[in-house]
Amino acid sequence: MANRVTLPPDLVVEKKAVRTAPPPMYQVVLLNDDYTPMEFVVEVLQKFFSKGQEEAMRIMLQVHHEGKGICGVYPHDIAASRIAQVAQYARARQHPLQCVMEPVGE
Ligand code: TYC
Repeated sequence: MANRVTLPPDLVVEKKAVRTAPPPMYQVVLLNDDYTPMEFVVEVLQKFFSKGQEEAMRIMLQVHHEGKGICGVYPHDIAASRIAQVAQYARARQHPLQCVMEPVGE
């Protein structure tokens, strides 16, 4: 057969262990402001960060009382795209809501 070779029975093939380092991670941090309605913040946490109603409410209240709170932890490009999506969604509805990214472990 044209696409077959016969290998010696004692042939040893060594596979080099390839380890890729995990990507650096970034937390998306939601910031408080005096104008964005609480219900809108809860909606954003559910829509863009896949939080359930209770978790979204908990994070929103934490941000409201403490000034900031973590929405999620992602590789750089995913964090950046969530931040851009939130900014666009909020600005289109005239809300000043902001989130930023911070490297994890600093
Ligand atoms: N502080 C806002 C208010 O009293 C609510 C709010 C919560 C705004 C969280 C932004 O990230 C935020 N309406």
